[in-house]
Amino acid sequence: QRVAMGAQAFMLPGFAEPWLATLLPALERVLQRSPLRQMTTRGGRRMSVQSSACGDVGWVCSEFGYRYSPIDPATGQPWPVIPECLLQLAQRAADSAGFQSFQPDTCLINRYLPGARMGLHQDRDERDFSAPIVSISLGMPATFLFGGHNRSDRPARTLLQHGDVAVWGGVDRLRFHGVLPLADVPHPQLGSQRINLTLRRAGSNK
Ligand code: MD3
Ligand code: FE
Repeated sequence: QRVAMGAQAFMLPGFAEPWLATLLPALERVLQRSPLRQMTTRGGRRMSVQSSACGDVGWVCSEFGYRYSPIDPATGQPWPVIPECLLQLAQRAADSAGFQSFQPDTCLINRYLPGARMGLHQDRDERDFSAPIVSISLGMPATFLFGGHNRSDRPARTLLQHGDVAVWGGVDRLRFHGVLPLADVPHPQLGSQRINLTLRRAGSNK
């Protein structure tokens, strides 16, 4: 099943289900090596989500701005590698949405606790906008806001649930999007949290 949200933006409900039994333990191992932390925006405010990453580079944000770094500033070590099952899931999802041979080099891990949100923004810190972005939702459901190319375009709303995968690229790559504050409806397996994984091609120098 494939739900179109735009010409090149798709929701694949439950697409991650066959991978979850391997994905969840693999994710725990990644987070043991590079733990979740709250980052600070350019404006000096703490983000309400907790983040980490894996891959050749990871997205880091500080009062000095946003960038992709090969080193996790919290540990001084390279980020953990992207688990094989996660890479495979992302590539299969990209294929199903019409984006062949997706080669992600980073995965951003965001954890939302009740009340956490993500304001409307564009994803534009990557060098290469030709690659799609694949997002995997785990745990509690969240209301996703899907806007247009201008911040003022009224966003559509969709519920993202445990196991759902979204893929967007091409003409929809730079659309504004965000997540409403998370309600506390504990998930049977993951409890009072939502984890979102976004796989991207940042285009590192490595
Ligand atoms: C964008 N994360 O990390 S991903 C981000 O659910 C981020 O945690 C959100 O935005 C989250 O930068 C959203 C889900 C998503 C789904 C479909 C989209 C983002 C999309 C379609 C077009 C643009
Ligand atoms: Fe985003």
